[in-house]
Amino acid sequence: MADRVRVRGVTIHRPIIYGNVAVVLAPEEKALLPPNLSDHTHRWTVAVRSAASPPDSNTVGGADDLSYFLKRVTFKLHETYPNPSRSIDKPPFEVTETGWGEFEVQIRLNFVTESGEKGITCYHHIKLHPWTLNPEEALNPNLELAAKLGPVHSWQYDEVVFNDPFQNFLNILVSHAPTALPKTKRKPVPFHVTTLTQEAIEVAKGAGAPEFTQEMEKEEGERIEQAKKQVIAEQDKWRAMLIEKEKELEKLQKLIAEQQAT
Ligand code: SLL
Repeated sequence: MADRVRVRGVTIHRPIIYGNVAVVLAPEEKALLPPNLSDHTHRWTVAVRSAASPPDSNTVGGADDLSYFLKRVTFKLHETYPNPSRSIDKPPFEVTETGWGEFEVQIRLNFVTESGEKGITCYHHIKLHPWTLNPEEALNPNLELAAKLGPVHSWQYDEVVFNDPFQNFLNILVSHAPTALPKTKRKPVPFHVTTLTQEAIEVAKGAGAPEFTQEMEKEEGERIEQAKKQVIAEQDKWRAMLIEKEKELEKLQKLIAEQQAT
């Protein structure tokens, strides 16, 4: 089958994001919870989405339907949840729950059969509390203030890379080009600010949802380049030091040999 031929040397990737958004439950929502869940304080959604966000929306990511390469996403929740392993076979690849605590979710991505690829696993820590809260405050969060600050977002950008794809899978990928990230930010950064003045609260409220941009990608590239340069400079420094010390050692060894000879 010509379809099952691998196209050697080809690398193709698809940008994704994974993460969560969380909101404090309003008193009227809390009142609707069954008695056994009365300790729940937040509603959150954990999701795997395309990196680009739909225009004019408060959704983070999700402009593209990823089911052309994603067959199933399995979210493994904390064992305090009933049926913690949640498999989602069609978009949106997400789970919405209520709860009281932050924890790590294992996210397993399974690809369509045509890909012939094994799945991959990533991890995300469900974030409920505003970024401004220090760990101590987060243990005893001020929910009233958190509610004022608005939704908490925690998202990770990543790229799923396919090497030497099968010809038919490559055709599928090529016929579904991902929506390009916007060049620059269209909205203010939503991360909560460190000083909780009334003004800061207004900023947080008006910020809307975060989104990934080409500018962020470029900045990340620059940070990596800078880090590489720094590593090379450090290596050079230590290499020079090593050479110097080796010379010194040689000198001392010679000295000892001379002493022993006399
Ligand atoms: C913590 N290590 O102690 C974490 C555990 C558990 C989260 C968080 C409710 C589940 C239920 C829930 O929020 N579990 O319905 O019982 O903070």
